[in-house]
Amino acid sequence: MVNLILVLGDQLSDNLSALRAGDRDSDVVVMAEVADEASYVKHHPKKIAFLFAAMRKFAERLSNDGWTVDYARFEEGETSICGALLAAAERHGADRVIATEPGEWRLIEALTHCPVQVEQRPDDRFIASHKDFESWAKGRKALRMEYFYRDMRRKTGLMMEGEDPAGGQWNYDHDNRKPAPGTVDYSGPMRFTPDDTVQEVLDLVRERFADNFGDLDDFWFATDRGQARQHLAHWVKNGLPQFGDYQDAMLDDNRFLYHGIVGLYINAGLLDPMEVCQAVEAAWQAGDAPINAAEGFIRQIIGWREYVRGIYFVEGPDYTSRNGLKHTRDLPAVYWGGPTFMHCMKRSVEQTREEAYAHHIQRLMVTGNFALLAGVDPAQVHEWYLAVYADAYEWVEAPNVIGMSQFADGGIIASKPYVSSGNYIHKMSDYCGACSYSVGKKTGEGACPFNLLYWHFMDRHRKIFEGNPRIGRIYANWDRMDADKRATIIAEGDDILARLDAGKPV
Ligand code: FAD
Ligand code: DLZ
Ligand code: SF4
Repeated sequence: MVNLILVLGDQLSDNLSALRAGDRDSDVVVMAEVADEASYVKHHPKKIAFLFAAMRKFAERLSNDGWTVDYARFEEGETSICGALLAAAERHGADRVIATEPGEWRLIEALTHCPVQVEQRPDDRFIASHKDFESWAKGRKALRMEYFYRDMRRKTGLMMEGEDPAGGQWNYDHDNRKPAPGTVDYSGPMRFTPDDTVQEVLDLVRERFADNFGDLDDFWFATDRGQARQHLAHWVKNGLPQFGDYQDAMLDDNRFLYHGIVGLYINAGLLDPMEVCQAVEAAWQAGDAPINAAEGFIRQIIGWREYVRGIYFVEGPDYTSRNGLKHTRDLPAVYWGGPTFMHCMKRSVEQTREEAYAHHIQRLMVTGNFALLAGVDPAQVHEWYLAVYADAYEWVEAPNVIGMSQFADGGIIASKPYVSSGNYIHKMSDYCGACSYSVGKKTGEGACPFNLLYWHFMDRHRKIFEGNPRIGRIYANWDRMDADKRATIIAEGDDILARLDAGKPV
């Protein structure tokens, strides 16, 4: 009997559990570019092009490796993954599908209810299984990443010396907060000239997704495992050594600094998280990268990446609709490229539009911070992040947005809200020098909106945050302020929010 082996767009890994369970002599691999997946949010055109090109190349590789592959191209008009499976089952006389569990509740449900029998196997490309995370989480009052991360270090043996962490410390984060450097001596991610497959997909995406936010020009992503590995080696050699130091920095004229730009490749399956960490560990062992860079990077992968996935799956399908702070404002037009006087927002959105990429601090402390301070409906913020970044899939995006960035899950992920006045952005970047606002001004003409909205946010959520051990003390500063000054801040903050509501630039 023929089985169908489903491979989704973010499952492009040779060691996928569904492929391991299949028989390449008798089973048929099904891959499909479908309207539902391409439109559940208005994905950035570069994200669609990246995935379609990588899917086509992966299918060709499987074929060359002896698999029979039934591949539906977007032009064939298949609507859903389930529809593609039913059509393929009919074509090949199959009545059973072996799949690897998708990274999104929506698609897990769709496969569960598909009229053909679909066996969903665990996605074991992750270090922690659902069971591992559940047993770690069980009975804990607070699910803090740091403790989970230590278990992952022990489990993988990465940067361990026996039972102890290499260098005697688990975490070197205090060394990883240097402000923006004057010059960056790394040329950024490896860029790949589109080959025929990529070019064909670019033409398709340009025609069919013309209305989606995002530029398609200058497409340079790796689209197969070989290219992704070349990029990894390039970054480990040239970017990793200073990754740690400048991890939180932002520069007006440098979009990538020393960042890995590997998230999109790992999440789609082109790189394996352990192989990436092992490459980093080896560079540190060889004395080519300092401990703060290697540990900092490995923590992001086996700590944060695994931890947010665990949270997504233990919290369940309603996680994306949480709204702990009851925020209801519509996402301001600036997020879609509308005019703004805030230079940091302008540049972060501009680079998102052009590259389908922004690094962590731009996502957290510029666009995320502004949405939280302005009280934007977290579901709309979530949709934006899921659409605009090439590395965005719900299992990883939602905990970062709903939990870490918007504090909408009531503090499961973040022990305090990630909000700041303009001062943080000023310290970590060179944006403020080119801004129409003055970061040093707290009120009055030209005062930085982050300064005003920071106190506006803290004041309107006082009941929730006053007792918070990590941020509650800030109210003493607020209370010490002159009453007139406080009233001015609130009134000017109200003006900014009213401008946003009226669709006027801020
Ligand atoms: P680097 O800075 O080089 O970091 C290395 C790797 O560590 C990343 O590639 C990623 O695999 C992992 N990593 C780092 N931080 C996190 C994190 N918080 N959660 C999960 N993995 C992490 N990451 C995504 O992969 N997809 C998303 O949709 C996504 N949305 C985010 C939304 C917000 C609001 C925030 C604050 C963060 C989000 N992140 C997301 C995490 C992080 O910003 C990106 O992983 C990172 O910017 C990707 O770029 P990079 O590969 O250059 O990463
Ligand atoms: C993101 C995406 C897009 C844009 N298109 C497809 C597609 O046409 N076919 C497919 O199999 N997968 C696609 N994906 C990835 C899926 O949306 C992803 O597998 C789920 O969101 C689960 O993570
Ligand atoms: Fe951003 Fe304020 Fe600095 Fe302007 S002054 S770049 S709005 S932080």
